[in-house]
Amino acid sequence: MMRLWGRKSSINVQKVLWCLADLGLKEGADFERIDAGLQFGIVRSPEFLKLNPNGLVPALEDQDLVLWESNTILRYLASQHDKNKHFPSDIKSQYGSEKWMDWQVGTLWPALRPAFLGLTRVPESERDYPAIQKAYQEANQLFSLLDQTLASQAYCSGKQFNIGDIVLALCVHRWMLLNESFAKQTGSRADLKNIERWLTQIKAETHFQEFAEKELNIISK
Ligand SMILES: N[C@@H](CCC(=O)N[C@@H](CS)C(=O)NCC(=O)O)C(=O)O
Repeated sequence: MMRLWGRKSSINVQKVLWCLADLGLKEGADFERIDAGLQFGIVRSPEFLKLNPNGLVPALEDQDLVLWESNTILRYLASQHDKNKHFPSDIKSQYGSEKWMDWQVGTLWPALRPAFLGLTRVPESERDYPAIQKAYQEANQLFSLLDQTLASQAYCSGKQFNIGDIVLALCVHRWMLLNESFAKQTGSRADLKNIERWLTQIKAETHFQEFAEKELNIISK
């Protein structure tokens, strides 16, 4: 049985849980999950650091293979555990999705992260509001690139839902939640109709609703 380490409130753990569910893999039967990170601790323990020396979640153990980096875990699950061919595996779809996954981790999240951390993890008295708004507005610009792609195709890599859509949708969801909870501090959210249509479709057709956060986990006071 696979073992997944990580708390459900982590966006990167949510990616993995959602992917496992879409692949038809069940907690208790196909994998076990151990709460780790933030209030659960564990991530700085010598045992966990042997699995992931970064001290971050998620980490996945599958027999003697240990993986960290959520997007890599998704790639692994799609290539090794997709018995029913849920995700497309032709080269065009595969690399179309890879491109967006690298963009999510290398471009999009670094832009949005200061707004997210600034509003949910930094105490109010210490917040850098101009930096928060700048980050949010930069994310608006970046999401407009995804919106342009979604104007001419249903999903990030073409006609079929793919693992790239998982990592993008959770970021889009967080971007929307941030604006709902902190409209004044983020400034306006770009009105991106193709992204909205795509997210509505994803909510209806996948396990998104079970794993995406219902509200922001705000741990700063
Ligand atoms: N690039 C890594 C980032 C992992 C990461 O930053 N994880 C956060 C949660 S989203 C974490 O472990 N934070 C420390 C904690 O929860 O204690 C990935 O995609 O897996």
